[in-house]
Amino acid sequence: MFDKILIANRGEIALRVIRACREMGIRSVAVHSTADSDAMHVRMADETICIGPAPGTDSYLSIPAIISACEVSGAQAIHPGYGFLSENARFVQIVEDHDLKFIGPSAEHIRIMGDKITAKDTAKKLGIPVVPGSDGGVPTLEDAKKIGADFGYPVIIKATAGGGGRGMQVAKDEESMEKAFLTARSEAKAAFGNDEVYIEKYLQKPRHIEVQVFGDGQGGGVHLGERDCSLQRRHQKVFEEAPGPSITPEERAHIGGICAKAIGEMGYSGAGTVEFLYEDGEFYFIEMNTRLQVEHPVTEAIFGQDLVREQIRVAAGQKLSFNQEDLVINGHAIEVRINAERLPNFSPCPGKITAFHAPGGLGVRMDSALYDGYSIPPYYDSLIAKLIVHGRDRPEALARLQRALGELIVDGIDTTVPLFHALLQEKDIHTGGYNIHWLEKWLEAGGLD
Ligand code: MV4
Repeated sequence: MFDKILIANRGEIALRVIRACREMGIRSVAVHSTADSDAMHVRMADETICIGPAPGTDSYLSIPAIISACEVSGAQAIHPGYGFLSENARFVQIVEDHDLKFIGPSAEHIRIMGDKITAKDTAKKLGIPVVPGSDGGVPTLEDAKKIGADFGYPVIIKATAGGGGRGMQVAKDEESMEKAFLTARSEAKAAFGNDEVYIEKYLQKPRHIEVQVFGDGQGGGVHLGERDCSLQRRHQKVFEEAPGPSITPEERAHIGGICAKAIGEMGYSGAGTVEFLYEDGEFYFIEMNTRLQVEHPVTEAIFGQDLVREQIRVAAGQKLSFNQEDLVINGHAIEVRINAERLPNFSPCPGKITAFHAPGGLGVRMDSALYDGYSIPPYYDSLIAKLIVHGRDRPEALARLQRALGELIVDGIDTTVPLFHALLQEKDIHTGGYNIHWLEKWLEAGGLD
């Protein structure tokens, strides 16, 4: 096992990794920008190294600075958290070239899943059901129109180098294909420097269901059920839950089994998430994320497992501490993302916290790097806390969420907390009857008024 791990991240996820390290008897090294000298992850780590100026590109994204920090501190492994360098295959290659361990999958697996056409092709070959669409890239408008005619409209045009919703266009009929296709290509070129696009049948009212998987890197793979992350605004998740309220135990075992087998066959190592759209009882693969996700705590809650500990064990060449039969669901968990944003426009709202109190009690977990008197810097993303509640069933989890939100105090800035109070008044939230469009429609219809 490692005796020192460097955490190439900040905020609540850096604390999350420091906590796992401490429980495992591993020393932690925090890196930070000049804007983060007073940040909680710097206070909580065993050692700290300043790696550069405030902008992420000059600090948390600086590969030379992070590799140097490893050499200076003697850390043997790097945990990337999420975002920043967590899905950067070139970084993983450089880490390995320096005889350091990357706590995550291989550069090759990250590369495969980063190219959305290769990802889909790989998934299909491994027996994972995919959305019907073009086999590979669609080079010309003529090809695009042919695919539209073959599969039937509406279709969605996506960037091969994209993901997470960037660079997508829907064409509702042949007339709108030209504009949609050309827009998708030019946006893909501008955003990713690669104008290749592919086309899929457009699913009109799916849910976003993602399966948590873990590979041992030696041909073994397990799944830890699914999360429903359909409540999103502009491709930013705001409310996530596990298990999915619309998924039966049979469906879970079926799709989970397919994903676990695929992960084993790939020789995948560590945590991953297989993303699906789910409509009319069918799962359709869209992407795979090769990192630990923000919403992993809802899975931890219902399975009673520490996913960061497992990531570290696998990276150190140890076996997973569970097999599929050990993984039994207990109850229901919900996470809400509390952002430093001003409603109703969700505009970023950094500033000084003048009072802070985290909720507690049975079934309540708050992952946050906030403290009283902390100043949220304007340089990074606006997530300031994740409130995770766990109950014996979904109604209990919802009641606990309402209770915990009532205890939370964050003064000095605006946050998205009022959004969750409002959502908890909605019948569809209590029945679980929502899809990927529900939140934006509700906001448009004046849900926050
Ligand atoms: C789709 C889709 C409908 N049909 N693909 C958006 C993010 C990216 N990961 C995939 N996305 C979508 N792909 C087909 N074939 C609708 C979306 C989509 C979406 C997906 C998940 C959660 C929220 C969403 C909001 C708008 C569109």
